[in-house]
Formats: sequence, structure tokens, C-alpha cells
Amino acid sequence: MEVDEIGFYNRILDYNNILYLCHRNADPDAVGSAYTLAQAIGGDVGIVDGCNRVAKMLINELDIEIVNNPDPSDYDFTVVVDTSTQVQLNDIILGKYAVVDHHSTCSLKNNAEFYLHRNVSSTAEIVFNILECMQAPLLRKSGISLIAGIITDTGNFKYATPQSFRVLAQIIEKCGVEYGEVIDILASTPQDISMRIATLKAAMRANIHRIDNIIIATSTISSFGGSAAGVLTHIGADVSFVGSMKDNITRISGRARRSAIDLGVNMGKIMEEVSEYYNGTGGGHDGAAGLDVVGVDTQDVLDKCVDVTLNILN
Ligand SMILES: [Mn+2]
Repeated sequence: MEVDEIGFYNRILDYNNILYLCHRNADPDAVGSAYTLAQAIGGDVGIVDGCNRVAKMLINELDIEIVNNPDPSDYDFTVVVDTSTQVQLNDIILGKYAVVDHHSTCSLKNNAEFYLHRNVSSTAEIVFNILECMQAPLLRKSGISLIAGIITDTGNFKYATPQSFRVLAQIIEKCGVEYGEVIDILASTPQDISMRIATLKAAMRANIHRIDNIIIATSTISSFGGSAAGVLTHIGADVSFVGSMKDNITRISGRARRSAIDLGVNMGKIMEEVSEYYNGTGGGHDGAAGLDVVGVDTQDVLDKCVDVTLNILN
């Protein structure tokens, strides 16, 4: 059942001992949203299969207590945050659960007791509005984690909407955190040397496709596909796809610049279409998305991504 912010809050009050569960490779939006809900309502923050490097840093900096690979059956209720598919939770078995999410497609909501889904740029914005409805105070650490979630999920505001800025301003007013403090925390994230090498290799191996003034770049890499795809769009590509293969699973990360999005490119939809073609899973946002498929050659999947993109641009 779909609920609004007030409905979410009213329903969640029926449960004690709640787990707020983040997707695998949790990002600051997932961790910040789960942490803020846990602080305001009570419960634990759970992480499936680790988190990304910025989220790790945030957890250390704010001293956030997390439960690694939790078992939902140890809890009365689970709130899955910032997650749209079961695949993002690996093989964890959910009991009764609710969903708070902002991805354009969200299949997890089908079996949820209730769900709060908004087409906004971060889950952090939804969580802030839940706290507003509860008239709950926003503590400093929660404020920092939500701001970090908004910054990272909007790609440093590249994909921000007026609402993202509005909520950001409200958070700053409410918890008294300086915006610069959060920037300093995010900037102190160390850049892993293996990531820098992988990114350079992705640029070196890039294949370039041009249609009119739009450039699509594809590449392969063994890890750090997401950041490599981001770098390719920074250094000239309008659209980028970076593939990696591990344990017979091909993973593609895609990024698009505003120039391509304005021409109708929606990375979330492209990833969904390509993943369905190979019976995999995929999705995400207009400008950033990903997919996983099993047992298909990485280059074939990259070619398919380019084909689908060219069809949109033609
Ligand atoms: Mn998110």
C-alpha cells in the first residue's frame, strides 16, 4: 500500500525493534537516510555486503553504529531504504517490510506492507520530510548525513532539482550545520591508488561513438566502474558505459551529461531495457544507472547499451 509521509510515520509507530536496511555497496544517501530514521524513530542501521568509500568515511567520521549483514528475522520489522530491487539486497530474506525509495522504478514495493515512493533526487529528501511531519528535531549528525546523501546522489547538484536545494536549505536551517563542514568531510575521502589506476585504464581503453555532436564512450575495467564512467563524462563523453566482469556476472555502470538527458537519454530506462533483454536486473536515475547480467560477454552488453542509446538519439 502506498503511503505519504504522515502515513509512513503513523504506520511505523506500530512496530518496535526496527531494522533500517541499506542496499549493497551502500552510499551516503542510503546510510544517511537509514541513520536519520533510526535516530528519530529508534532501531538499527543494517548494511548488506559493505558500503562505498564515501559512505565508509561518513560512518567513521560520524561514528555511526551499523549492523553488518543483519538477519531481518531478528527484528519485528524492516524498513528498506534507497533500494529498488531484491537483487540489491543479495539473498537476504525479508520478513515484513516497508520501502522508502526514490528510484524511477521500484519492484520491492510490490510485496511491501507499505511504501513511500517519491520521484525526487535523493532518499535523504524524503526522510527529511518524514521528520518534518513527525515534528522531530533534526540532530547535527543526522543533518550532516542527509546533506552528504543529497550532495552525492545529485552528483554534486548536477542532477539537482529546485526541491533538492530547498530541502538542503531547510536542513541547514534546522540543524545548524554549515554546508562547508559537509564539503570538508566529503573532500577528505582518500582516493584509493588502485581506483586511480583503474580509472586511467578505463580512459585509455575507451571506444568512442559519435552521432552529430554527441559522444558515447564505452570501456572495460576490473573494478571501480561507477567512478570510471563518471570520469569519462567529465573528460568529454556525453554518455558513458563502463563494463566489468566478475564471477560470470557482467556489471555495467552508465553516466549521462545534461546534454544527452535533454535529448531524451534516461540511463535508468536504458539500463532497465538492456538488462531485461539479457534477463538481468538494472535501473537507476536519468544521469546515473547500472545493470547486472549473468553469463553474457561484457562487450556484447556494452554494444547493446550503445545501440539502445543510438536509437533514442536517432
Ligand atoms: Mn539514493
